Amino acid sequence: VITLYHCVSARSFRVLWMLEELGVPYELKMLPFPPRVQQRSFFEVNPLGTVPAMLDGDTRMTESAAICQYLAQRFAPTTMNVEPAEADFGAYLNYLHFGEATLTFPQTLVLRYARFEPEARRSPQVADDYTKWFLARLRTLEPHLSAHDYLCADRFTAADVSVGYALLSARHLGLHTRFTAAIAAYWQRLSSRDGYGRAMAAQDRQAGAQGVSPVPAPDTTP
Ligand SMILES: N[C@@H](CCC(=O)N[C@@H](CS)C(=O)NCC(=O)O)C(=O)O
Repeated sequence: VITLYHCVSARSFRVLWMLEELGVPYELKMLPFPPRVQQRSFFEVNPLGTVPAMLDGDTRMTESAAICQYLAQRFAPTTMNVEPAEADFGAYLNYLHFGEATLTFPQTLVLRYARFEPEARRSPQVADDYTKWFLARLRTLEPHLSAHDYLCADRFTAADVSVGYALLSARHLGLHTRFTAAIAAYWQRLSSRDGYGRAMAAQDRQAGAQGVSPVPAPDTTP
């Protein structure tokens, strides 16, 4: 059975959401955030100290977008995977990685320099610059999402989970009020899915059962 190490609403939520959408059995191990400080034994599972960490037999993975890709392919055939023979295969991989490499990355800088660093090390300039950078990058999706419900292949895929998490994370940063119209509608579409609701409920339930704070990682204050 697949084991997922997870902090509430951290990037590992991508993997949890995938598992719920796919209906695959899994064991969820909740960690306090940041595990690097709060649960140092986690370094034995992931020397980076970051979540997600996913174990599947002898396979161990720590990159959320790669794990989404892995699960979609591992449990294929599923509508969440896009096959190489499909016209949107390249678009699928591009959006899947865009979600993390292009969208979540600038948010990390905002979180760090507006919230996580001690007062004296915070930097409004970094936070403002990377907020603008994130919003400008996000806006590039507006034309496509004005004409399509999903990012590629005209269906909900792992690429939507990857980009969808960046939108969830933007909400925690209070940036959702600056979503353009088609992106706001897309976020509504994604967050009203049963699979999304089940993933949210699972992390809440397991945080309670495992004695971990239910405060989402992005809202954690040092
Ligand atoms: N590129 C990695 C980034 C993983 C990552 O940085 N996760 C954050 C949570 S959102 C983390 O664990 N941060 C805690 C730390 O850096 O100590 C991925 O997409 O999975």
